[in-house]
Amino acid sequence: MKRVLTIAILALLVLTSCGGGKATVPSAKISMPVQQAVAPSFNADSAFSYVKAQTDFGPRVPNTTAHKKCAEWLEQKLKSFGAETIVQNIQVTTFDGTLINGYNIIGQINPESNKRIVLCAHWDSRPWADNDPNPANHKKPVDGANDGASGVAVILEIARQLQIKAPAIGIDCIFFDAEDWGPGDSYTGRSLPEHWGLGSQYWSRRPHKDGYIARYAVLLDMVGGKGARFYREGISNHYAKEIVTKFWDAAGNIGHRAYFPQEDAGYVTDDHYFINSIARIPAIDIIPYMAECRESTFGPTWHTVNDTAENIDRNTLKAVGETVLYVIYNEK
Ligand code: AHN
Ligand code: ZN
Repeated sequence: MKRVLTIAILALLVLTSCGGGKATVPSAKISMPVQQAVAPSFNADSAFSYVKAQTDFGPRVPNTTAHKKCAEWLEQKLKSFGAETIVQNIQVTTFDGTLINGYNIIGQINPESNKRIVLCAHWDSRPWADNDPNPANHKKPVDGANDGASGVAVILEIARQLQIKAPAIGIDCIFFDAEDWGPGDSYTGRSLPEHWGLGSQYWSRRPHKDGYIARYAVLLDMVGGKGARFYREGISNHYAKEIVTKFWDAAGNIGHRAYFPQEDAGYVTDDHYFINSIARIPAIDIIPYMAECRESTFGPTWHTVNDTAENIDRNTLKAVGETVLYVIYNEK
């Protein structure tokens, strides 16, 4: 998209006269139109509206009406941005023996390109707010504005921008289901990584296309919290250090170093673990680490009834969205 910008130029004309020995420095404000190529910019209000649209369905807990309705909306949204969609209808069993009817929702941008990267997030809501300070809330479902909807919203806004200005590569937007039905603190059995990320485990074993190959995958998890800080996560560093470096350097280049410190944090079991270990695609996780937060290192609303749209910070969505968009447009 091109835009004509009228910018005020402060012109400094240094005039020196021969032999006079005296320089005069007049200044003038000249208003003139300049043709400037403007890269599509990530719109944080638009991204926020996609968070709100998801939470307005109610908690997207698998096997509920809100979940089914939101799945349809997500596919429709990807289609509206020109992506070719595939929905994997999956049946998976959770650690507590519940059979989930789930949906991995995939939107392919430039499906014909063999140079591809994956942008992914989980879209389901956790059935229990079991980290809530009030135990009376532990059996209530979470809205998942940050934990779920934020990553999806950033990817949707990126997809919208990619329709305005096409990237040089292909992008696969993947919304994984059934990430968050993992055991809480009250679970007395042995907790395993495989209890989480059921949708990403399914996709990693059976990608949407036979012989699917991508350069790398970027997982966005809880990218809308106030005061969020994204450190270089351990599993990402282990499997895909150069991709971590690519994104953290990009963040610094565009002024988001405060959100993306060049420092390592701990290991998080998340969808990217399965993409790395099963699909063998290098995958990183952009996920907060808030050492100083009392309630959780993922932020104060994690797995609480306060994980609502009103606690989403557009500036965090923007820092992450701009960083990812910048990397995408620099891929050849
Ligand atoms: C664990 O707490 C084991 N993994 C965090 C993955 C997660 C939960 N992401 C969002 N909700
Ligand atoms: Zn969660």
